[in-house]
Amino acid sequence: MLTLFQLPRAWGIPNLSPPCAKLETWLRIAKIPYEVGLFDTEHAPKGKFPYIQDDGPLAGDATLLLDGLQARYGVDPDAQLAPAERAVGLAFRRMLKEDFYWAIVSFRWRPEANFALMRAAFDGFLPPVVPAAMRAQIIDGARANLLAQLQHQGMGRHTLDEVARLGIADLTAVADYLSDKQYFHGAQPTTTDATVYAALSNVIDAPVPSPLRDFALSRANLVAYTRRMEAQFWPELAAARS
Ligand SMILES: N[C@@H](CCC(=O)N[C@@H](CS)C(=O)NCC(=O)O)C(=O)O
Repeated sequence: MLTLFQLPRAWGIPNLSPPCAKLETWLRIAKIPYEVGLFDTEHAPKGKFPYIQDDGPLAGDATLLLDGLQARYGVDPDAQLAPAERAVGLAFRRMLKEDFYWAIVSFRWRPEANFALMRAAFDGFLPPVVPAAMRAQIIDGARANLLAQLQHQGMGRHTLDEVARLGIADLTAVADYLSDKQYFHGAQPTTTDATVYAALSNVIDAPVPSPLRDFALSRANLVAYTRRMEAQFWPELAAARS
């Protein structure tokens, strides 16, 4: 059976890593059975998570993996989409992955108060045998790594007010395009729903205060969509929430 290696569950959401949440939600949309393994940096083929083991060697990158999984399991959640719909879906997925993701990272790791929440979450991921000083070193190292990535990517060069403007523009586009549709493209869930839900659950249901969260909570359709996706694909999390 396919094994999905990722961060452990936290915060009552699929995963606090949007790429991990996306891949696992996609596996559920595609009805591909899987089991979950624990992420191990040393073995991650691209040094990042999620990664999987299926019929071959370990393989990484949530986005690149989807094509191979579709072919191997003979499933395509996007089969019914017209080329123009596929184009729109791809553009939204790239926006959430290459732009909005970094806005999420900014509000998690830059403000001290929010970093304290990240510290608590990551502390929960480390085995109890890891001594206190090493725990602090690992988590401070993770922060330094993410802050460096933010600088290289560019989002880290903006003030948090500017990051909020960019992230809220992305959320506005999602809210306006989603409108009152059940799923991103209408009546059927598609690959883009995995990406949109991964992003929204990581903003609306994550306990990290930010202007992104405030904005998302102010858009009733984004909140209703998040609850709908959770109820359908993550019933265990929906049950724990109620
Ligand atoms: N393009 C990759 C991105 C994966 C990614 O950025 N994962 C983050 C966690 S959210 C990670 O592994 N970060 C650790 C690092 O960059 O050192 C995918 O979609 O799988």
